[in-house]
Amino acid sequence: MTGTSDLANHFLRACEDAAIAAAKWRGRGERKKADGAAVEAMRAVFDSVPFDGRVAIGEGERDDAPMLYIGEPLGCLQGVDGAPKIDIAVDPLECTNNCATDSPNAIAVLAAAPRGTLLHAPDCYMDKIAGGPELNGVLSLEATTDWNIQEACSALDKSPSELKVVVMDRPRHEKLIKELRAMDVAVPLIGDGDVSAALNAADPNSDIDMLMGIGAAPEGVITATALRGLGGHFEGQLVTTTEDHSRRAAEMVGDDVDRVWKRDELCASSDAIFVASGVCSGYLPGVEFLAKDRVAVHSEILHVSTGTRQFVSTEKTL
Ligand code: VTB
Repeated sequence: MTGTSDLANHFLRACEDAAIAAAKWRGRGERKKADGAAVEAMRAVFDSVPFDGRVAIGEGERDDAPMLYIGEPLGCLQGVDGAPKIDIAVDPLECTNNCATDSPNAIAVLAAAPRGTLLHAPDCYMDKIAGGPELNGVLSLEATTDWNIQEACSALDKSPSELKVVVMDRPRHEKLIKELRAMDVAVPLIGDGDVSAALNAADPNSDIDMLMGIGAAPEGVITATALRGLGGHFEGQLVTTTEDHSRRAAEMVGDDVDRVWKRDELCASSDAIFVASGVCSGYLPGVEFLAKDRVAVHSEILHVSTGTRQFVSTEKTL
């Protein structure tokens, strides 16, 4: 039977094409146009993918999003007996702001897993805590900042002053940043891009130990998939700041609105993959426009079942 990983090359092309389309808009101050170009390019690839696919997390509700809307059927084997039934969580351009300003870490990204195994996260915020394999099972969103830092320090055999915790630079994080700095923890602030930041936190080769703070919920599911593959720690709890958020959250997760979701509840299958292609250089190198209409794009495929990471560079004609 075809597993999710067998379709990796198709998912790779979806991310590559989205990254190239978005990269044409780098630095032009047009985040919506960059996003639209990425969505269109990614959507086009899915028509020819041999699977019975469905969008679990996408660009929004069917009425608001013409492409990659939640529940949209994807692939050329819809309803075919024996076709792999796979759900997709996509963010064709994660970090739209950074693409608009040509700043680091804009990526085209997706997670894919067997039908029904990715949480249908509502389009609201999510409080997140992430770290590498040594911190898996050690951290807790239900505990205080102090407790988490102390636990992280003993697991990593570091003092708080040797710890680096990335936080998004937002007024909502004022208290968190104060608490961390009061403990003498280094807090690099990022403008956007908590998916890349969580990947850095889980990567033993980076000097980042953890990610904390509130970002978007749908991207939390994509991040959880990647961190499951890396053996890292990830937890998320929905945060609703508007009536609309609360309504959507209640519709999509019912009584679980206040639940702290563990990594393997957000991505409940090991037959999952995470794919990302760099738009602007950062966690992955960005798209390079070469001479004579050639283009190079750099990606990662992470197979959750084995923890295998493939770093793939593709050069092609536009
Ligand atoms: C973005 C984006 C992040 O969360 O900031 C967003 O850059 C939500 O936060 O990478 P704001 O509404 O405060 O901008 C992410 O998309 C992903 O979680």
